[in-house]
Amino acid sequence: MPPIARKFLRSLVTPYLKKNVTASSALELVRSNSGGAVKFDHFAFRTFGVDGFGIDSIAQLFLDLGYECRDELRFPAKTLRAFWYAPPLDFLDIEGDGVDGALPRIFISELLVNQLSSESQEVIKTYTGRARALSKHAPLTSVLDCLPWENPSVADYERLARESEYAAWTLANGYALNHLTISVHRLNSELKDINKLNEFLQSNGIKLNKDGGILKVSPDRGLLQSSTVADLVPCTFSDGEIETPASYIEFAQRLVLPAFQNLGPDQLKEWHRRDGFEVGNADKIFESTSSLQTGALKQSA
Ligand code: OOG
Ligand code: NI
Repeated sequence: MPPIARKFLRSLVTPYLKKNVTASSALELVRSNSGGAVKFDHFAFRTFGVDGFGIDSIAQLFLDLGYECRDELRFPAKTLRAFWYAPPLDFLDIEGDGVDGALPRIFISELLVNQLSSESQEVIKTYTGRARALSKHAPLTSVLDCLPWENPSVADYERLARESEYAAWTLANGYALNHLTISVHRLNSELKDINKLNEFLQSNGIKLNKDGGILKVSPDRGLLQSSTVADLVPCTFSDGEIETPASYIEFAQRLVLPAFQNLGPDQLKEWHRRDGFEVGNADKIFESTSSLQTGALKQSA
């Protein structure tokens, strides 16, 4: 794996941890109680599916690094779709902490902009249209922690938030890392049980996303997820600064697939476990940045 892979991941994590106090304290809490390395399950991004700014704009670098495109997930009620990308198999079980260890899966969603109201489409297409050439440089904007388009106006942000909080988040945060996810089953302490981890985090004052219940469970019961609520962070608009939801941190426990239940703990590899994502879980995890969870002032209609 060329050095740019881990350097890139690290450069995503640095501004993310600096900006998001809850995510960084949750990571620190887990790290100091993990009994060793903390591995990352996946990293996630949000995009506008328009003008070359969609999923591919951030996926291409991962594909060029040897990641493989896997399943599509659809969220019609949220006007979203997503793809996830798997790292080369050899890099799924590497020892080491954080971005030095196993490579994370990548989850990238996009807003189906052409299905929104003409008012929201106009807002989004104004910003992306003026910045069209910059869509080729999505990963650069992520690591530089800046938007590829002009700072939006508060009015445009609020206009989008009325129809889609995802749209407003993406306008204000661009390609910033939306969340990283701690691989819970690979912790080396009692926190490898996600219910214990959730209790531990809450008893340390970390607020978790309660949408659909704290623990999200896939229908096959193999994928268990929870997440924090995004911090409200000062955000620079063209006409002032207001606090808006930034990023959050997620926790995922992947259970051993039925076919591999007979393997001993030393034989178990990551690929013996429930892989991929789950629409029903993801639908609730998206709410980690919603005004209902974060307490951000709901925009007046
Ligand atoms: C992504 C929400 C879905 C998962 O692991 O299913 C997700 C987002 O909030 O952009 O992270
Ligand atoms: Ni996630």
